[in-house]
Amino acid sequence: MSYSAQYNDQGYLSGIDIINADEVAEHRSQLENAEQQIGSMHYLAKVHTILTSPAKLVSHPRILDIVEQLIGPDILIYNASYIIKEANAKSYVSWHQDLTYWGLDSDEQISVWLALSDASESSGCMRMIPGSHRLGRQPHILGEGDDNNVLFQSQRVADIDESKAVAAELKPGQASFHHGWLLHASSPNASADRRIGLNIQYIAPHVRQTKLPGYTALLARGVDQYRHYEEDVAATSDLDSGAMRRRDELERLNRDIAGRA
Ligand SMILES: O=C(O)CCC(=O)C(=O)O
Repeated sequence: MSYSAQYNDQGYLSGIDIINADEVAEHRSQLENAEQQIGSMHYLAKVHTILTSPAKLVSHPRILDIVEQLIGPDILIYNASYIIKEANAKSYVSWHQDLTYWGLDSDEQISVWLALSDASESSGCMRMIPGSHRLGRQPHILGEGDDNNVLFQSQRVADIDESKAVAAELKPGQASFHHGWLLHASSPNASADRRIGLNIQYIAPHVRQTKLPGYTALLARGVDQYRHYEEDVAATSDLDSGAMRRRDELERLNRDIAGRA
């Protein structure tokens, strides 16, 4: 079955080889060096604007070739962030759909999750409900005061039939690709290593940000004839002070967009 047929049917692809073990080690060490300088990089928005490692990965031809098959030849990078669960940490992600609070006016959006360490059931890999993207937007309940939930609003969809869930286990260097309406979640990391993913969100250029027109994105491939977004600048050096200030502003905007219903 082609990638697009599988994606349209299941709402996701998993276990796709992207980078090799040496590249994983290099990208992980660049992330961890940066963390030694500025602290945790978990869930920071637009990391590709301050670090050269994710700047390279967001434009990786193997990733873009697949994204192209799913949303067409014109591709914008909307966001990139590391999602890190520390070894033996309680953090988890409740059942949700990505697009629910993002303010995008179309579902021509894809989340790629590239593993920089082992993402297994024991380390808290994502679990997906195959085919659930076809249900469209589902009601979410906003949570309160749950510091262990990675999501900004601890939002969750109730009454999931977990017997239908499939674990999207990834070896380091592999990626999954999921649709914005796919129901997914992840459990705490019970392993002795950090679980590190680089989550990259791509959109087709016609997709508008309705909560904040003029938000930013970066052309990865093809042309952007719509120009709905100001242009992000991909990092050409690590932790440049101007780029860091700009990212701080974008972080506030991102939390304003994704952190409210
Ligand atoms: O990293 C995780 O465990 C969850 C990631 C997620 O929800 C996403 O990529 O949309």
